[in-house]
Amino acid sequence: MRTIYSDRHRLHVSPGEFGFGAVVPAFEKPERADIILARIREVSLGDVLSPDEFPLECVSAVHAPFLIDFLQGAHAEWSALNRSGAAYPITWAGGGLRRDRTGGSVDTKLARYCIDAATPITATTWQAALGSANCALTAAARIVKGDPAVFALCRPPGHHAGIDHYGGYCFLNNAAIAAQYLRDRGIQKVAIVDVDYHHGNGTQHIFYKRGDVFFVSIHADPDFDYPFLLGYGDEKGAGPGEGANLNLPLPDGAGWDRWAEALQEALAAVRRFAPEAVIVSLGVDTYRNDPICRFKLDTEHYPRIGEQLATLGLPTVFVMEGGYAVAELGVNVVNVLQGFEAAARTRQ
Ligand code: OKP
Ligand code: ZN
Repeated sequence: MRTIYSDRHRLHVSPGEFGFGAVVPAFEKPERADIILARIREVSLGDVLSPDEFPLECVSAVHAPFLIDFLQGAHAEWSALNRSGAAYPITWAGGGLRRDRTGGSVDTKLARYCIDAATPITATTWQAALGSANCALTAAARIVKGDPAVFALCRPPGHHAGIDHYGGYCFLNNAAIAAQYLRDRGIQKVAIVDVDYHHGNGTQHIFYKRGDVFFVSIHADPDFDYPFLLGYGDEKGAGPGEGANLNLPLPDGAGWDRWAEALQEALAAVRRFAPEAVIVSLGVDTYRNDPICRFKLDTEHYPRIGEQLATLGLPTVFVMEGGYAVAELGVNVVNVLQGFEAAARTRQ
């Protein structure tokens, strides 16, 4: 399996995040991509290619132009106020505050566009985010050209970024951008399977009213974990998208048996939808030693996830999302990819 990777991810380094009453070192850091890449090379998974450049229309196909403009210019606006460091919001757009205000000062826009206190914008964040999206687009383009499966080693991640908002360490929704690219290249139906520990609220938001992209997510019940206010089981899609959204929230401490059962349910729903291609939002923060998550999967379970995904028998783009147990991250991620490849080979 080919990997698409760019060093540009290094241009995003979070100075820290607010969590549980303190500022803590960022969990989402460049070492994450380094260790995944090192493991890919160690096991000779396949070629590692640099991403191509794509027109910004590939991004504006899923994100509001005002969000894209904001992400590009936010840090310059921030610095123009003689502020040092990275741009964080100090208020959020809940409590009946106006979501129709998309302009104003940098603080007004941060309040409107950003959903948390963990996703700082630095002077070079935009370049890293665009590089990450280009990795997903390049992987999708290879699928169109006939590759059976490609791994987009995206960093920063993407699944918490919605049409007009960002957060959860995510700026641009790489998986959604890849899915839309496939649609625009004649692939009629695409399924996104999100196996990250956290609900992919951004991806759900982007496709919620659409019937051409099916979204299914297995994640921590938002009753107890991020993103808290989306990802419940009663969110089934709307309008033409009715029935094309499936959330499978799991309880605190869920282990492999429970998780694997949800995966079977997710894959059965994908088969009913009958897509022509699959995007996997690949997070391995379900791992038992993950520092910010509460599921209990083990390293030996990750090949089985890949194996199960391969039973769909469809062209598949793996898009990297979360996973913060850095020491074990490379092995866990590559285990999924190797499990997929081994199962895909025996199916032929
Ligand atoms: C991104 B991805 C810890 C709070 C965690 C943000 C979680 C984002 C997860 N201080 N807040 O889905 O892995
Ligand atoms: Zn996650």
